[in-house]
Amino acid sequence: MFTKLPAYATLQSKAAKPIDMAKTLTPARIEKMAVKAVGFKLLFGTERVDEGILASLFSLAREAHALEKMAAMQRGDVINQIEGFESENRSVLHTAMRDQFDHQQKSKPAKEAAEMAGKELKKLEGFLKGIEGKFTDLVQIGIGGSDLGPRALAIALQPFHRPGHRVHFISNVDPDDANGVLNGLDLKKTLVVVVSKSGTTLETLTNEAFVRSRMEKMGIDPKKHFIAVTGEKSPMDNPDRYLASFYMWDFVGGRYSATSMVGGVMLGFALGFEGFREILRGAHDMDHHALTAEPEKNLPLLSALLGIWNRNFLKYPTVAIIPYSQALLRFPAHLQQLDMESNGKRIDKQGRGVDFSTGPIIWGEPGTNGQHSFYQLIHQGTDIIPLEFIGFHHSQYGHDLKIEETTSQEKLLSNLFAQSIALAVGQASDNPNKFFPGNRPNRILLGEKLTPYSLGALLSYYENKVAFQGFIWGINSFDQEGVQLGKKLATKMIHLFAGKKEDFPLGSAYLKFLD
Ligand code: G6Q
Repeated sequence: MFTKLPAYATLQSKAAKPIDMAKTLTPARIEKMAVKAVGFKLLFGTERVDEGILASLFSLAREAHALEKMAAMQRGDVINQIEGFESENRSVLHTAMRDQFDHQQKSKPAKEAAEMAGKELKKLEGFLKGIEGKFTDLVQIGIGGSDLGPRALAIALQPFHRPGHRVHFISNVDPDDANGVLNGLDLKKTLVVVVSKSGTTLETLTNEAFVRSRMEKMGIDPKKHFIAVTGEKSPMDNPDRYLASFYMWDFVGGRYSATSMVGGVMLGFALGFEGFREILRGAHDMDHHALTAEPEKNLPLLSALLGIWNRNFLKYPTVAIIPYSQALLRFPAHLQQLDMESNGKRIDKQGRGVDFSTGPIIWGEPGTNGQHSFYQLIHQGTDIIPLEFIGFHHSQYGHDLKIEETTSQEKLLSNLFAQSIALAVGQASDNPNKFFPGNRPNRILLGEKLTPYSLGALLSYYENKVAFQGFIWGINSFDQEGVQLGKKLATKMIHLFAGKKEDFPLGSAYLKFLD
């Protein structure tokens, strides 16, 4: 178990006297504590670590066989199980979805998975050619993993969308969500991609029926507009009902599926096929880096270890992810699912209750907006919130204005760097109201520019960070009983509602639920 690893005890004793950053932060430290790979630089001089702590964290990774477990995942070993109990029991091969570039040396399962993904990609390329010029809008219907990642990526790449190829999303079963999106669309020129791996999700099937009925009422044949993305043999695997059907598989988890056809159809429509391939190429390069770089140089592993230091040794319960990039508006929401659904677990892979904290609470908003709201608590509140900043040297559109010697992009980055240092060193004052204690850990992931390639790499950086943390904690990051429960509960309650219309919205259905 994690707490029995030899490095755990060493780290625990080091955590009793953590370093004081006001005394240790120097330009030399910032330069030294930086690692570069796949177009990104991770700056972590503002974390509460020193050389000794870092060495122990790398020992922890080695003792927990973090890199060997990453290799087992990427080669398709069956890793998704709780030993000795009924559980999922399969490979975890989302990395194969983007492994279109060099899979000669891969294992048989990884190669087969990459080939299956390659076939769907070819099909998508042909499909996109065939519909060129016929549709102006695409609506993706899906929820959770079939919505959050794809939506975050689409929003992040808005400047790269092809003119005349708008994308929209419906996820909530709230009828206002569907109506809000549909109103104002020319449905005759709209494609609808229904995405559900299981083909059974209530919200998605309800919204599909909702949009189909809207089209039928307008005399439009939904079969000429609807596309399915689903698991082979799921209840939605019924090509007769759809203009086209694309597949995903059991070995790609929902929250890891943005680079499968779950995101592919919509992103291919918006960006063009090559744009989607660029996302895959970026993700693949970061997967390869996570698999092959030694711990000291491995960006996702290093970030995972710094997170473990903050969570398990300094005992901080949450992490704020703050992109200084408006394009990454919905990226924290995707990471919230990715991290909290993967690592929000209280048993290990052997089914034993853990005696340590696992995944932190993840939240976030873009900077600089956050500075004008919750940064008060971050600077002076009673809880310490570690931060993960994301920033880029260049803006996406490239149009900028110099006012008083700096561009807006430079002002954005100045804010990021100033916050990072201020949080670390604090501010001395005799006035308690103006005193900032500092020692608020944070790190910066800095890229050149947010493009399809760098976004793919960023997505994979976080996927692999989360996986590494799960490997080190010895938990299963790839199942989601807590989410499955919600699906069962909703079905039960809906049946009670169906029989008790007169009591809407609460009344006896709510009370009977406990029977
Ligand atoms: C992801 C989750 C969950 C899932 C949705 C949608 O890892 O399990 O968010 O993606 O519940 O499921 P379907 O794609 O099966 O509709």
